[in-house]
Amino acid sequence: MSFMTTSVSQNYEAARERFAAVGVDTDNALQQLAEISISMHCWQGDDVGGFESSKGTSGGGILATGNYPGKATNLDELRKDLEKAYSLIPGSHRLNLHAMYLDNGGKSVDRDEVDSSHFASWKDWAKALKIGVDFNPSFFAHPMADSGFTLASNDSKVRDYWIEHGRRCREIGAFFGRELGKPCVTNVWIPDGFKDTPVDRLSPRRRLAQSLDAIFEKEIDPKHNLDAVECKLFGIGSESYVVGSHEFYLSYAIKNQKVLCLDAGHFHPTETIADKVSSVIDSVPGILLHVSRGVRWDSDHVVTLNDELTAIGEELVRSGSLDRIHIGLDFFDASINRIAAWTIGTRNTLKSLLRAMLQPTDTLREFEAKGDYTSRLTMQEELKTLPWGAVWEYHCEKQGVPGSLEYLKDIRSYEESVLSKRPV
Ligand code: RNT
Ligand code: ZN
Repeated sequence: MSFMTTSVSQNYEAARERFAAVGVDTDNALQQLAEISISMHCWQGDDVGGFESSKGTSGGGILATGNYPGKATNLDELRKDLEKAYSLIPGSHRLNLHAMYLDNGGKSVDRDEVDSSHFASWKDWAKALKIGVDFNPSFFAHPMADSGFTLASNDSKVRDYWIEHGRRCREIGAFFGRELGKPCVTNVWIPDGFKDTPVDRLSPRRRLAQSLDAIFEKEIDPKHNLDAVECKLFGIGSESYVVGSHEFYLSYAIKNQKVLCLDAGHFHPTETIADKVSSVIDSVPGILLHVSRGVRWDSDHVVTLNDELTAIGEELVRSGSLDRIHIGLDFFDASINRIAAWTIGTRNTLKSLLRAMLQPTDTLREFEAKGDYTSRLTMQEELKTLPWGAVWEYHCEKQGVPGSLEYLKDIRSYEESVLSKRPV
């Protein structure tokens, strides 16, 4: 933007002084924030439907609820919607793509047949936008997953089918990484588990480990593709036992040096992934986050700027390992405007990082090291009311995106001119 609203810059100047008084350089913080690239998930745009020609149900315990009008019904619409969301979020962000969003040119292509040719149009699109892409094999919403088992199935035909899908998806990930010049994180999540109490908890886990080994057998340059694995505590239909539990994947990731994916909605409600970052970062090559919000038994609400997200932002910044932490989003809400869902969730994730970047971390650490917990608590609490909002508004304006409530106007006019014209 060529001009800056006077009040935004004045408020920023005032905020800059307030932060300088506690030893924080706001300009530095904003430079750091501008470097952050968040992987925005394609599946918020169409309620995890995908564009395979034979439409399955969501399956695998994944269910978007709501019927807000205007969801993307084809690749072109999804890309337009993503572009709209990107235009309302400060910074340059990535795309997190699922295999079921392939471009099959109208011909049915099964999951064990996908290859990079089905993602060439996504690559061209990402190249034009100068953004990176992350990738996900789709192990759900498919007849071969109807038993509730995929890679851990006791049927070798089922396992082999999904192993082939997983192998192909790593190649597609490497294709994106090579073509776009930024490594692609390819994340494996499977729904496998039992609704009711199993007798044999061990065999499915051994089978899963073997299937993963088979998928990861081929060496792929980490400059192009990074493998990640994602655990879950329970799902709809896998309430009693999930094969890919946290302990399973934590051990697997450490043993095989894979990126560990931590989804904020995949743990017991009193656990937070914020505390897990420092627990695992020194044992794995990297962490992938699925920033999400659990509500009771659901793990996929749009992220709000709550205490948990605040703690996640703090731990990411304090880890000093932002180069090895890949920040992705994972939520799907079909009851509100989907572009608003992306925009709100991504902006909130950025805000949590900004707030952490605006903390005098060294000072807080000194208090702690000296055992001065009184000063530590005082500062932690008083920081909450420093005018970080003015810094955020300034950042948005500098990056040429609307601040505060302004972006809703853009979304409403897009809704009127584009979304409302789509079939209900
Ligand atoms: C499911 C996992 C997984 C999915 C996406 C669509 O519980 O969180 O990450 O949400 O792959
Ligand atoms: Zn997830």
